[in-house]
Amino acid sequence: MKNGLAIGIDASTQGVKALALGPEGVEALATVNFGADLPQFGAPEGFVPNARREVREADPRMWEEGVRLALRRLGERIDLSRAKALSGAAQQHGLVCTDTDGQFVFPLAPIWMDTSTSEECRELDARFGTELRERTGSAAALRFTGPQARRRAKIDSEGWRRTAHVHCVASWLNTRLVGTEAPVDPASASGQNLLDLSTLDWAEDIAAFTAPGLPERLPSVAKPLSVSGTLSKDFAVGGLRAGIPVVVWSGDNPDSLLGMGGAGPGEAIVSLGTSDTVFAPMDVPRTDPSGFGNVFCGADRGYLALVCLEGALERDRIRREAGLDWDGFGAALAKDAPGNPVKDFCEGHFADLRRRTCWMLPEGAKGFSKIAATGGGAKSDGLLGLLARIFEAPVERLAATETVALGAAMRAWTLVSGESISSIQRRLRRVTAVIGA
Ligand code: XUL
Repeated sequence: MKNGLAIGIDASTQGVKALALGPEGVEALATVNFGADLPQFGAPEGFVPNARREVREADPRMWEEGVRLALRRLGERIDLSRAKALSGAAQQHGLVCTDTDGQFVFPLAPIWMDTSTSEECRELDARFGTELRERTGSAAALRFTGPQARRRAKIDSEGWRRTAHVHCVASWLNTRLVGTEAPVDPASASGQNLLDLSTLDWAEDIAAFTAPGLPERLPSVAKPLSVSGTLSKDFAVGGLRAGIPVVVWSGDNPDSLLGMGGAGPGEAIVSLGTSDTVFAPMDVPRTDPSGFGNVFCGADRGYLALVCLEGALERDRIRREAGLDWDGFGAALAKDAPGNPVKDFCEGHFADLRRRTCWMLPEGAKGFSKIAATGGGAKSDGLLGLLARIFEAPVERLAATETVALGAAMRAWTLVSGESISSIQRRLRRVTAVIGA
């Protein structure tokens, strides 16, 4: 497809990005920030402020409007009539409930930052114990769709009775884009405490216990990279043609792994962003015995192990308090003076991250053979040097940005050109530095 484009959408917590991928690589990008661009939804950070810290909810119409606006803006930068396919990745988890007419049952949807489900998680743990983690990839998780559905069914049983469809954010946006009930991909389904990783279908008994009638309300589980429908007139904006195929949506973390160029067995990707996330691909799911980490299905194939720590925010605070920019921060990391708070904190944090990711390693391996780093923190040589030392592995700095939207566009591109994901990754992956052993 010489002149075709594949469109990838990243519908994340704080905004939406739309990216156009052509035969030679990324051709255009447009962004929307919910706070700045859609203030009418009152969610400057992606959720409606709530005095109860555990409640983090957003209006799903804000996500739709964000997608439409990002596509319109992309259409101002590039001729979108060239687009031959589209896909997207959303913030993982979340709960959107609609009735038989497709109307929202609850005006606001809990997102992955919502932690109001501790009671529901305790109940799921009490009923299924370690079986829940072994079958679904994760111990009962506060932010997952299953526990969120259990809570809604409990606190508003009348609303739950009217609920006909239960979606996570990804399958909801996919539904809106194709204008009919869309399936969910295995990656998004595995962020719900409801999917059986061995069959790649819903675990009926777990779903039935989670909320009355939940199995009948869930979407079907599609194969990764399959077509979920065609673009509805409602989203044919910015020059996009209605009727182009929409490849089934996925989740932001699985698509980010794709967009970063993937990783081989025994290798890991570390994203040093708002939070520090370690991802590692897995051929066969092996779950975290401590119950802390998650195993998701991959956006194209296989599985993905994930551990996320909040330490990066703390790291930034320590950096700012010490009055350092990233260069000064790197120099402080290199200094061997005793009682250096910057170094002490970062060492302890990375050691914690290494300890918490041991379960991801292939049988017999003592550590990761290589690490690829991205995110704001990856700009610091000092931080990557420390990461290499604590993990005892060389660290590659990747050039890729917007890896979530790129991952989604890559999946759509497989349909446009017939090219495989691994071939696209080989063409687009760029390493700008290798640090450490
Ligand atoms: C992963 C998770 C977050 C969201 C962010 O399990 O909850 O990383 O996907 O968008």
